[in-house]
Amino acid sequence: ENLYTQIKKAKTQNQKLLAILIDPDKMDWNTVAILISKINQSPATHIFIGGSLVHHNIIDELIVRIKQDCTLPIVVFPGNPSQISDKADAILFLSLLSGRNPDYLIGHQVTAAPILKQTQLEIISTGYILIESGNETAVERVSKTKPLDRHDLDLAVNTALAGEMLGSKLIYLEAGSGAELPVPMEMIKKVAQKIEIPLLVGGGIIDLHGIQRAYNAGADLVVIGTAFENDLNFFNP
Ligand code: 1GP
Repeated sequence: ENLYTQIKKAKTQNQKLLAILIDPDKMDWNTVAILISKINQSPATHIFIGGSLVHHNIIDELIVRIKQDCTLPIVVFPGNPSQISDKADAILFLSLLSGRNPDYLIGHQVTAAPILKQTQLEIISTGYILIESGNETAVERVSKTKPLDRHDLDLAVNTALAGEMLGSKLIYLEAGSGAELPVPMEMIKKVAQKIEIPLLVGGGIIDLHGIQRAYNAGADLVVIGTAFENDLNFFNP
């Protein structure tokens, strides 16, 4: 059974999923053993690995290291095609639907396709939607695209619907790593009501209450990066 089938099954059974995002650039290699043991003690169901600027060889090494002591599925969440690692289980094949930069809509995907064809990675097509979140985040800076207006619920819904109709298997509502404000609950709710496919939500969620609120609004999987990076006891205070 592949990862996507498991994610869809969890959605059907209303089991909420949680991914811890590790950005290899921000990680401290001296404490990697502690990091892994904290992940094992946490309620995480998935590990996402990636970042805006990371290099491929660090990712390979990190995945191999994590797999020594952790059985959670590892999903590459790439900032660009150089982050593809066949050591992972799957990759979110992202298209940045909120933006109008062709490189992030289809260009990098064309570069990545022949590389991915040579791996065993499970490829999960993901409609990636960046939402305005107070501050300018790395996604906005690196992709040179504008996020969607956080008050324009219709635009978010229509963008997600278009992604679903284009064949995305997941929709990811992203406030951006370290966002000042998370994706608005009302937006999560509206989007979740309109799409059939699983909904991922991340960016700027800083406490357990925030995770719960996103689930209650309709997120199927929540992504936590910065809050866990800053405090490895985030899940067991
Ligand atoms: C970023 O959605 C993820 O792509 C996680 O964001 O680092 O703010 O938790 P945070």
